[in-house]
Amino acid sequence: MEFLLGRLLSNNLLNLGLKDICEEGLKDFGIDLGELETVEPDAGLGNGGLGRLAACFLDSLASLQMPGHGCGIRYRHGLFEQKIVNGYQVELPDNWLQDGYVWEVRKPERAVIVKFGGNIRMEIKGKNPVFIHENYEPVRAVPYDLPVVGYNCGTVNTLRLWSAEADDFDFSSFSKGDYLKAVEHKYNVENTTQVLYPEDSHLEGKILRLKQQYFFVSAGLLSIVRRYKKTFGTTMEALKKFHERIAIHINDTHPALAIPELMRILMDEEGFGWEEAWDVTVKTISYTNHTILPEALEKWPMDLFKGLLPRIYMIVEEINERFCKKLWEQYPGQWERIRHMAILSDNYVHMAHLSVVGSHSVNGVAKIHSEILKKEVMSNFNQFYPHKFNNKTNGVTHRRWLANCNPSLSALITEAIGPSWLTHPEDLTALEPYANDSSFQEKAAKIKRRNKEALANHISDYTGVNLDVDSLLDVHVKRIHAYKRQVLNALQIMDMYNRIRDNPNLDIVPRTFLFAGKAAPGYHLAKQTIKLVNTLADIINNDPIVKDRIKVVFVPNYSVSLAELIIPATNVSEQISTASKEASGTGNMKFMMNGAVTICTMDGANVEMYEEVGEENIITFGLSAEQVIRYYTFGGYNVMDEYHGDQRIKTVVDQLVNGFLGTGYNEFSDIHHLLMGTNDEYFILKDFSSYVDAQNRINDFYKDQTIWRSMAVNNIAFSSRFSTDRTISEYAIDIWKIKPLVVRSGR
Ligand code: DL6
Repeated sequence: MEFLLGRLLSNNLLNLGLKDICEEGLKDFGIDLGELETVEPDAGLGNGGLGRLAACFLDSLASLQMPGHGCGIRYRHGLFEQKIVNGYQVELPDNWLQDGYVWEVRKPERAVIVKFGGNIRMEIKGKNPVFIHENYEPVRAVPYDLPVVGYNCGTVNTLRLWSAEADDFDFSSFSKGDYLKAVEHKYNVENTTQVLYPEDSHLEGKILRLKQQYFFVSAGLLSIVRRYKKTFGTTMEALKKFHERIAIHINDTHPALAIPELMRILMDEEGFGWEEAWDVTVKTISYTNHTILPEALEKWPMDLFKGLLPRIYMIVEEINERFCKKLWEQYPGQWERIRHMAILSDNYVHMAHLSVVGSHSVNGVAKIHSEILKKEVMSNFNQFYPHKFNNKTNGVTHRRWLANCNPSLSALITEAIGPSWLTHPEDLTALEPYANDSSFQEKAAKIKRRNKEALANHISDYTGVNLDVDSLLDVHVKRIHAYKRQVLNALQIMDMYNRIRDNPNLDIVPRTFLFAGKAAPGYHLAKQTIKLVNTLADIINNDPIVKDRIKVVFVPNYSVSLAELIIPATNVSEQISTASKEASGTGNMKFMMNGAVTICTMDGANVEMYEEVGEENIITFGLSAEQVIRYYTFGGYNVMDEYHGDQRIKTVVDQLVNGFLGTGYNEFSDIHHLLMGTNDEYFILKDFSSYVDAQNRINDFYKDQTIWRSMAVNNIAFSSRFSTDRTISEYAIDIWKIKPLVVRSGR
C-alpha cells in the first residue's frame, strides 16, 4: 500500500550508467545536474520504513534481474508537507502531481472495475451455487506504470500504481438528469485514492482506508489474472498452475484482502471449487509482518467490512469457519485458544490472522523480531503452522544509499577495492584493511566534512541555524513516536546542558544534535516532542554560557531527499528504540553504510549490525528485549525508584513542567504523563543512566580521531549484509522460488 520512492532521476541515471556523462553534458549548457534534480517532486507515497523498504526491494529486484513488480496506489496527495511554525508542526497537503510526473505512463486501456457495496444473490446452476453481486458501486481503476530500472543489466520492471476514476458508463446512467448527484458521485469515487493516511505504526479503522485496500488489491489481482490467462491460456488446467508461475507477496496486512479476493476470482469468475481455489491461493501468497505494536495490528469492525465488501466478507467467514474447525480438531475444548486465533472474533476481522492462515510463508524483518513473533505475539500460530514462520532481515539498496547519495565516498571505495561492490555488496568487506590505513581514513574524513558543508548550506537556508561543520554531528531522524524515544534523546541533551551550565569548562567535544521526522497529525505526544526539541534548540543555541559547544536543530519536512543529504554527513546515528519494539529499522543500515557510528539498544536489526561490525565499533546500552518483555509480564517497574533515585533524572523531568523551558505546564504535559503517569511505558527513565554513559563513551572515542575514523571505516566494510540484494535473494530462493531472467548480461 506504500512505496516511498523519493526522486528517480539521479538513481535512474546511475543505474543506466549515464550519470557521469549527463552531468558533464549538462555542464556544457551551464546546467548543474544536482540543481536540476531538485525540480523533480519527491514521491512520498509512504509513511516511513515500511514504504521505503518496498522501494528498496524494487531496486534490488530489477538489479538482480528478477521478474518482480510493485502494485500500489497513486495517491493524489502523498505524505503531508511539514512546516514548523513557532516550534510546532503544521501539516500542508503534498501536491506532488501539480506539475505532472514525467515517470508515469497512464494506461487507460488496462483499466478494471472494482465493485463496492451492494448485495449478493445466490443461484443454483447445475448442482453448484453461483454468487451474483448486484447493486454495487463500480469504481474504475486506471493503472499508471512507472519503470523500475535495474543497475547495469537491461532489466526494467514495473511499479503499477492504481488511480480511482468514476466509471463513465455507469456515471451517466446512474445520474441521468441529476447534475449535483453526478458530481457528488464522481467526487466520492475519486476520493478513494485522494490521500495517503499519515498514520505510521498506528492504524485507524476508517472506511475509506478499507476501501483503498480493496481497491488496489482487487485491481492488482484482476490485472495479474488477466495477464496470466493471456500468457498461459484460459483453461482450467492452466489456471490450476497459477501458483507455479505467480508469487504474490503482501507487505504487512494492508493488502491481506488479496487472500479472499483471489479466492473470489478463482471461484466466482473462473469456476473453481473451494478446495482447489484455497490450495492455489495459499500456495501463491506470502506475508511479511512489520510490527508487533498492538496499536498497529489491523482489525476491521465486522459490520463496516460486511457492508463495503459483502462477497469478500462471505469468503472470509468461510475461511474462518474451516480454520476454526481444524483448530477444534487439534485443540478440542480449548475455546480461549481458538477465540484468540480466530479471524473473526469480538466483532472484528483480524487481518494478521487472515494473513497467516491464507499464506504459505510468514516472515519477520530481523532475527530478533522473527523470534518475538514466534515466541510471543504469534506463538499459537507458530505451534499450529511451524513450517510457515521464517526470518528475512531487511536491507537497503546500497546503490541509492551509498553510491548515489554519497558519490565521493563511493569513488573512494571504488578506488580502493574496485567497482564490484556495486553489484556484489559482499565485496565491501575488502575495505576492512583500510580501517587502519591513515591515508584512507583521512580521505574518508575529508569527504564527511564536505558532506557536512553541503548539509550546512541546506540547514541554514531552511532553518537559519548555522551548523558547525567541525562539530560531531549526532543525528536522530525517523518518524516521531514514543517507542523510538526521541524524548530520551531530548532528556539527555537537557542533562548535558545542565552539566555545562554547572561547569562551563566541562570537557566535551562540540556536538550538533540534529532531529528530523514527521508526527502523525493526530498524535499529540509526538507533536509535543517536536515542540520540545525546538524549544531546546531556542534555549541552548542562544545561551552564551554554552558557547556553541552543543547545538540543537530540528530540520523540517523529513523526506527521502533530505535523508540523502543528512546521512552522508552524519557521525553518530541514534537508534534508541525501547528494545523489542522496533521490528528492524532500516535507517540504521543507511547510516552504517555511510560510515556513521551507531549508538543503540539491542533492538531490531541493531543486533545484527552489532554481530557484523563487532562490539568495538558500535555503542550499545539499555535493557534487552527479554528484560523489557519480562517487565511487561510482571506489570512494569516502579518509575518512582528512578525519579527519586537519580537527581539528574528528577531535574530533567521536573524541568519539563516547572517553567524552566519558558512554557506553562500544559505545553509538555503529555510527555510528562508518558514518563510519570503511564509508569514510563517505554522505559525511558529506566534506560536514562545507561544512555548517558553511552553518550560519554561516544565523546571519548571521538576525541581520538584515529580510533573514531577506524570505527567509521569498519562500519562501511561490514555493512554489506544489509544490502537488499542479499534480502531479495533470500526471498527469491526461500519464498517466491524465482530466478533471474537475464535480459542482457551486465553483472
Ligand atoms: O520492515 C520495514 C519497517 C521496519 O524497519 C520498522 O522497524 C518497522 O517499524 C516498520 N513497520 C511499520 C509498521 N506499519 N505498519 N503496519 O511501518 O517496518
